Amino acid sequence: MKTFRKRPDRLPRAWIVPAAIAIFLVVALFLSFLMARVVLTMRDTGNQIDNLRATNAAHAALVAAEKRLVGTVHDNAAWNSAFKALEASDPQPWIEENWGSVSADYPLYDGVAVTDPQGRLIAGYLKGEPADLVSIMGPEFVAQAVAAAHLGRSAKRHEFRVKDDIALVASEAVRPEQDADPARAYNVLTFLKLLTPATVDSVAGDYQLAGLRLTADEPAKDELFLKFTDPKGATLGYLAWPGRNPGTRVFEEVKPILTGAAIVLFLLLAAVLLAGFAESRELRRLAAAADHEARHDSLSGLLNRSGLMRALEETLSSGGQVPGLTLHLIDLDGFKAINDAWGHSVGDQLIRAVAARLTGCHPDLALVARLGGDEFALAGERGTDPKQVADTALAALVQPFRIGDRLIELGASIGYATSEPAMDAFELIRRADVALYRVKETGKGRALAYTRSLDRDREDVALLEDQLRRAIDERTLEVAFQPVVSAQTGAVSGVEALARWTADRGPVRPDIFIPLAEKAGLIDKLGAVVMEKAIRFAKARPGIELSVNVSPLQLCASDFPESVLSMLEREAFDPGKLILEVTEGVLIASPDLAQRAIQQLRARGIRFALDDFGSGYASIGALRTFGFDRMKIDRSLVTACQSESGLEVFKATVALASALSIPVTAEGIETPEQARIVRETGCQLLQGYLAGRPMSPLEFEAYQSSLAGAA
Ligand code: G
Ligand code: G
Ligand code: MN
Repeated sequence: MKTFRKRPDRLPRAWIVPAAIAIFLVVALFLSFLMARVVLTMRDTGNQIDNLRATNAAHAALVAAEKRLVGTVHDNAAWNSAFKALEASDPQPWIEENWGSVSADYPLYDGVAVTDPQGRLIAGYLKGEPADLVSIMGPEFVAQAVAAAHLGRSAKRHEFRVKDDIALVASEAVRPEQDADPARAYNVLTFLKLLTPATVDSVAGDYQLAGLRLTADEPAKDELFLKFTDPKGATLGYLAWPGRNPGTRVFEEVKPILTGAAIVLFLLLAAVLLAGFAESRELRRLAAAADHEARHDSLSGLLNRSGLMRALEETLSSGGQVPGLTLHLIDLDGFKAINDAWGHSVGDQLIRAVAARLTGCHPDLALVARLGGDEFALAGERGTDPKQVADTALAALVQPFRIGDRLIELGASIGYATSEPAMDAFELIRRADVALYRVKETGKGRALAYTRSLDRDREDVALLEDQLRRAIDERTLEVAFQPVVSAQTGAVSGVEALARWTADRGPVRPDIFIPLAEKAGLIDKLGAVVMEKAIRFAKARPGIELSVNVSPLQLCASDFPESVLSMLEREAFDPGKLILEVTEGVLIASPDLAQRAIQQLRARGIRFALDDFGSGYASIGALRTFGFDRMKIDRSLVTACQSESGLEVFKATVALASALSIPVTAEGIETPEQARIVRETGCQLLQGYLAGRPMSPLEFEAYQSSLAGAA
C-alpha cells in the first residue's frame, strides 16, 4: 500500500503585503489629518484674534462718541446763562441762537431738544431746523428726559431712531453752575448725534475698520457687527463690517503649496496602493500556481496523489452523511514492458494518451488522477453506476493506442470501492487498493469491487503468515521425500525433498504456503529448515542422492551459496550428493544473479536440475549457458503423451536434452504405460506416484524395507 501524505499548509503568505499597505495607508492618512487640523486651527485662531481686535475697536469708537456727546451735554447743561435763559418767560430765541442754529452744522451734535421736568417739549431742532423731537423719538425718550430732570443721576443717554437714522442721545438737567438743588426738578437739555454714513466713515478711518457700514438688515454670516437697540430692547440697526480674516488670507496664500503637497501625497499613496495590489496579486497568482503544481501531475495534467487526497477529503467531508462516492484505482497491465522496450518518450506519450482516454471515457466523472507510474484513479459523480464506470474505463484502455507509427496494446486492472458514511479518504483508497491488489494477484485485466471478504482474506493471509513463521521458527515444518528411481531398473537412486506444513486449520499445500513465504520474506529460513531436515534424512541413507527445491528468491539472495556451503560443512554432507532444483523463471528474470550463485555452487560439486521443464517458456539458450546437470520434464508433458502429438513433443524434448548431453528425469509417472514410454524414449530417471508418493521419513523406512523384501 502506498502512503498518502497529509497536504502541506498553504504556500506563500499573500496577506502580508496587503496588511503592510493598509498600515502604511492608515499612518499616512492619520498624519495628513493631523496636518490639516493644525493648518485649519492656525487659520481659525488667526481669524478669531483679529475679529476680537476689530470688535473691541468698534466698541471703543462708539464709547468714545458717546463720551464726547455726554461731555458736550454736561458742558452746556451746567451753565448759569442757560439756566437763567430757560427760567425766563420766553426762552425760545435763546435756545435757537445758542443751540438750535448750531445744530445745523456742528461736529459734536446734530440735534437738540429742551424739555420741561414733565418731558414736554420747550424747543427742538434737527440740523438747525425746528423739529418736534419728543414726537419723533416717542415715549421712551420722554422717560429718559424725565429721569434726567433730577440731579444726582448721571447724564441719561441711549440710542434712538430719528427718522431714518440712528442717533446717540444724551440728556442732562439744565442748572446753575454752583449750588444746584438736588431736591428740585429742572428743565432738561438733550443733544443727539446722528450716526450717518459720514460719521461711520470717519470712525472707520480712525479705528482701521475697513468696510464699516450702518445697516437696518441683519449682517451677513461672515460679517462682524455691533447691534443697536432702543431702551425697550427693539433692534434699531447694526454697525457691520467684514472681518479681515488674516488667518484665512494666510491660508489662501499657502493653499497652493498645501494643495501641491496633498496631490504629491495622494499620488504617492496611489502608487503604493497600485504597487501593493500588483504585488499581492502576483503573490496570490504564484501561490495559486504553486498550489496547482503541488496538486497536479506535470506529465498528464491530471491530479496527482496529494491532489486526489485533497479532492477526496473535500468531497467526502462536504458530502456529510451522503454515501456513494466511488473511487476507482487503475493499474495498467504491461506498461513497464512497453516502457522498457520502446523507451521513456513513448512511455510518456502513452501515459498522456491514457490520461486523455480516461478523462473522456465517461460523461459523469468527478475526478481523474494519476498517482504515479502507471497508476491512475477516477471517481464518478455521486449516483453513477460504479460498475459501468469501471467497464467503460476498461473498454477505453483495451483499444490499441497509436503512438507515432506504433500500435500499442495495453490492458488495465481496476479495483474500486464506495464510500460509506463518515469514511475518510485514506480508508476509501485503502479499500480500492485492496480490490486492485486482488485483481492483480488473480489475473489482471478485470475490474473488481471491494467487499469485506477481501479484507477478511487478507486477514486470513496475515494469520496464516503468522502461523507459518511459527512453524518455521519451531521447526514443526515437515519434509516429505519422494523417491527418484532408475527408468531402466526401478532402483531408488535418490529422493526429492518436499516441504509439508499443517497449519492450525489443517494441511496447507506448498503452492499456497511457498508463495506466502516468499511474499512474507520467510523463504530463506523455510529453505534452510527444509535443507537441514533433508540432509539429516539423506545422511542416514548412503547411496541416495538428495534433490532440494530452491525458490528463485532464495537463489538470488547474496548469501545463499555461503549458507548452503556452511550447512553442508556443518552436517558433513557430501556436496556431490546434493542436487538443487530451480525453475527456469529465475533464469529469465535475474539471469546474472542466478548464474553467479549456480557457478559458485557447481564449483564446489553441487549439481543443478532445471525443474518443471516444458511448463513455461523453455529456453534452449538458458539450458546451455547455465550448464544444468539434469533436466526434469514437467508432468504436463508426460500426461500429454496420451495423444500422438503430445508423444512427439515429449520425444523431441528428450532428444533436445540428449543433444545437449543433459540427463533427463520424467516427473509425474503414474502408470506403467507412462513408465514404458519414458524408458523407451531414453529418460534415465523417473519420479511419480507409480514409483512412490512423497512420504514421511517413517513411511519411507517402510517403503525401503518393502522394496528390499521384493528384491
Ligand atoms: O509435491 P508438492 O505438491 O509439494 O510440490 C508443489 C511445489 O512446491 C513444487 O513445485 C515444489 O517445487 C515446490 N516445493 C516443495 N517444497 C519446496 C521447498 O522446500 N522449497 C521450495 N522453494 N519449493 C518447494
Ligand atoms: O515441481 P516439482 O517437481 O518440485 O513438483 C513436484 C510436485 O509434483 C509435488 O507437488 C508432488 O506432490 C507432485 N507429484 C509427484 N509425483 C506425482 C504424480 O505422479 N502425479 C501427480 N499428479 N503429482 C505428482
Ligand atoms: Mn521439484
